[in-house]
Amino acid sequence: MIVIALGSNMNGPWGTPRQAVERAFRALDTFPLKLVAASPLAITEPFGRKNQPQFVNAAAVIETHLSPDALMRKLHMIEREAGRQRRLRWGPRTLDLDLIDYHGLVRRKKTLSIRPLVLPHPGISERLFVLEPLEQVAPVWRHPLTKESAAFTIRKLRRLSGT
Ligand code: PH2
Ligand code: MG
Ligand code: MG
Repeated sequence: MIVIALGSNMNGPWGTPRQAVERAFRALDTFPLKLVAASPLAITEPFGRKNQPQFVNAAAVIETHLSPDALMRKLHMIEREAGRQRRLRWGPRTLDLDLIDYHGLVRRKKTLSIRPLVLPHPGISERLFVLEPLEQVAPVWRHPLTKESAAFTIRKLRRLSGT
């Protein structure tokens, strides 16, 4: 299964965050990508850098024959079309498309690459804004390394944070 996390918290050429995420779903259903399932949109509090607008987050399951690197390049092209500029790490963005899981592939950081594609995405297990849409779109999904389902990790995070 190939899983993409979507996020936006800034207006841009594709409109509001909600409109940008809806349009990103259509871009993820344009050859050579095929949209298999799309989660509902969720409004989430900013994680990491707190003083920025709330996010609209979602998750998608797609199919494609593209390799992980070619798929990442395609996702970056879609981000650029949606007006994405890379300024602050964790700062506001018009569209963020993160490759969460590519058929369970495990790829570690290569020391010399500048923006290495690490798989599965290293932040998944700490981020409710990824896990909650993921649980809705793919309840059978399991983390390739920990083998935990999204629902299980969500319960663990909620216990930790006391909510
Ligand atoms: N993305 C970030 C940093 N913080 N917070 C929320 N709620 N949703 C995001 O998509 C998000 C974030 C960096 O990509
Ligand atoms: Mg991200
Ligand atoms: Mg990203």
